[in-house]
Amino acid sequence: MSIEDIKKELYNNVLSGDFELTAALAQKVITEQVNPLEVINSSLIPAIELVGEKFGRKEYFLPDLMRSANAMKKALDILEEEIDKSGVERKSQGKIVIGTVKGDIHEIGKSIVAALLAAKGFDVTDVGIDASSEVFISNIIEKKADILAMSALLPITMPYQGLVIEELKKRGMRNKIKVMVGGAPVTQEHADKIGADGYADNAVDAVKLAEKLMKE
Ligand code: B12
Repeated sequence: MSIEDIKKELYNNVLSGDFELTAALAQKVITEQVNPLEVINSSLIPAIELVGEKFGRKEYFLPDLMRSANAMKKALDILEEEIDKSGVERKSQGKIVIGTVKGDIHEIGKSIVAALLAAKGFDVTDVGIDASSEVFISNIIEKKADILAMSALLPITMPYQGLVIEELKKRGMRNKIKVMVGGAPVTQEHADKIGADGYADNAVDAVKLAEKLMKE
C-alpha cells in the first residue's frame, strides 16, 4: 500500500466511521514512517470537516457524526503518541494548561493542539473537555502555568472563555498568566473582546503563538 493510498483510505474510513480500519491504518502510518502531522492535516482534518458539513446539510445524523469522531479519535490517539515521542528530552519551553470549556465536549482540535505543543517542548497539562473555571484555575495554580489555552467549538460555549478570564481577574491572577483561545467558531475579534492575549486558527499557529507569548 502506497503512502497516498494510506492517506486516502484514512480519509474514507473517517468518513464512513470505521474505527477498526482507521486504527489499523494509523498504525501503518507509523510503521511506514510517514510524518503523522502531515497525515492529520491532509487526511484526518479534511475528513472530519466534511463530516461536519454533511451533518450541517442533514446528510449525516448524530450517530454518523459520533461514529466518525470516534474513528478520528482512534487514529489521533495513535498518531499523537508518535508526535509526543518526537518532543521528549527537550528543555521545557513553558508550562501550558489546556482544555475545552464547560458545556463543550469537542476534544479533537484541542487534543491536536496539545499534542503539537508537547512535541515542540512545552510542558502540557490537558484538563480535558467540559472544563469549569475552577478546574482551569486549580491546575494553573498547581502547575504554576505560564499559559492558559482554551478551546470552544460552539457559539454558545465561546463566552465561557471570557468568563474564565473574568475569574482570573477576580483572583488577581490575570497579569501572571497569558491566555490563548481557539476553536472553529473563535475569531480574533472574539479574542480581543474577551481580553485574551492571543488567538490562532490551527495547531501549527497555536505553537507559534505560544512561543511568542512566552517571549513577552
Ligand atoms: C466531531 C464533532 C462532534 C463530536 C465531537 C467528538 C470529540 N471527541 O471531539 C460529537 C459527536 C460529540 C459532537 C457533538 C455535538 N456537536 Co459537533 N461537531 C463535530 C465536527 C464534525 C468536527 C469538530 C472537529 O473535531 N474538527 C476538527 C478539528 C481539528 O478542528 P477544530 O476543533 O476547529 O480545531 C482546530 C482549530 O480550531 C484550532 N484550535 C482548536 N482548539 C484550539 C484552542 C486554542 C487555544 C488554539 C490557539 C487553537 C485551537 O486548532 C485545531 C487544529 O487545527 C464539527 C464540524 C466542524 N467543522 O467543526 C461539529 C460541530 C462543531 N458540532 C456541532 C453541533 C451542533 C454539535 C452538537 C450540539 C450536536 C447535537 N445535536 O448534540 C453536539 C454538542 C455537544 C457539546 N455539548 O459539546 C455544530 C456546531 C454548530 C453551531 N453553530 O452550534 C458543528 C459545526 C457541526 C455543524 N455543521 O452543524 N460534535
